[in-house]
Amino acid sequence: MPGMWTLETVQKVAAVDSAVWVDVLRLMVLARKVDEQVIRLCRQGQIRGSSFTGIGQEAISVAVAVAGEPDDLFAPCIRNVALHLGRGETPLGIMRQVLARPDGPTGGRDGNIHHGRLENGVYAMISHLGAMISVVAGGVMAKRRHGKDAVGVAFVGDGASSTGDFHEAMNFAAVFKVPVLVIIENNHYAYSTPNSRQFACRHLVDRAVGYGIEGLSADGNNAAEMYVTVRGIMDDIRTNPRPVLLEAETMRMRGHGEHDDFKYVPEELLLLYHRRDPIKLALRAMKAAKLMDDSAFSAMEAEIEAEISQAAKQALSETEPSPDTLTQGVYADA
Ligand SMILES: Cc1ncc(C[n+]2csc(CCOP(=O)(O)OP(=O)(O)O)c2C)c(N)n1
Ligand SMILES: [Mg+2]
Repeated sequence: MPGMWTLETVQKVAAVDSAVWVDVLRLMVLARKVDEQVIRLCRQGQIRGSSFTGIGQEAISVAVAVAGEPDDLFAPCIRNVALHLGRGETPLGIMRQVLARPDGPTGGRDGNIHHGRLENGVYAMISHLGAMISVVAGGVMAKRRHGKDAVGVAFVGDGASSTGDFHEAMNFAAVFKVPVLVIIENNHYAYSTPNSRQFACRHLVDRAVGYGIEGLSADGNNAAEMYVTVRGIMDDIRTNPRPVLLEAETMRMRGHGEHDDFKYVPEELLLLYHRRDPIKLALRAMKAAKLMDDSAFSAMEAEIEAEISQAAKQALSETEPSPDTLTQGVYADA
């Protein structure tokens, strides 16, 4: 049945420390609730411009965040707040970012997704879709030259996979055997463009053969399958360096941004993925495996909600950056 964990996945899950699954679930809930808080702030008119969330796609980022090692490098894209949070960003950092506060990751220069923390191995994305794959590939090459066994993970959407930058970076990484995992989060839409108007191959992962690399597919709403797949690939390319393409099938459960009513998405598709919500699926399976119960889950939710509402309150109480700082961070000081 779609969305259910298969016996094979369950067996793999049983072989992983149960604390990992609690981390995975906690991080998905944290990311979901951070996104929901961002939406509330946007609706309240506290955020300039639009807001972009990853609701429904959390399992993909969480699998990577939990599987990564300290030296690894990550290139998040639009829907990866869970990756940021899983690699060390705090809910307060995200609130400061979306509210453009001076102590946020971009010092108030940006109010949405173009942020990262190099100290956590997370690059700040730039808007140009597909452009971050070559950045993370270059970063991994540099780290390896300095003796680290780093691997990289770049996230792109189905739409981003149509860009020239995507193809150039995939080809480069393949030729130079750069250990990067490129994950296409196929959420069926690139803004309002459906998959049927985006590509003519059957599956995006079919392109791997053209680059001479391996390609795998996974259910992007199944956190266990995602974790087991991502962990396996990352461990393997760490010792046997090469790029791998992974297509994670999922669904964007909101509009492109909060300004978009996504009326172009058929309701049945949203209903189907509502039933396949990654948090619901993971919770159900973890309860069946006696790794979680209702009271422990409610306590987890309450603790997360308290942290997020405190973070929002704190960020709202801070002032916006002073105009005097406008030119700081643009050029290196002479
Ligand atoms: C090269 C490039 N072309 C167009 C855009 C404008 N743009 C920003 S997001 C987006 C849609 C992205 O769709 P997809 O890659 O599927 O990611 P999703 O939003 O579905 O996560 C577009 C067209 C851009 N940022 N960069
Ligand atoms: Mg998309």
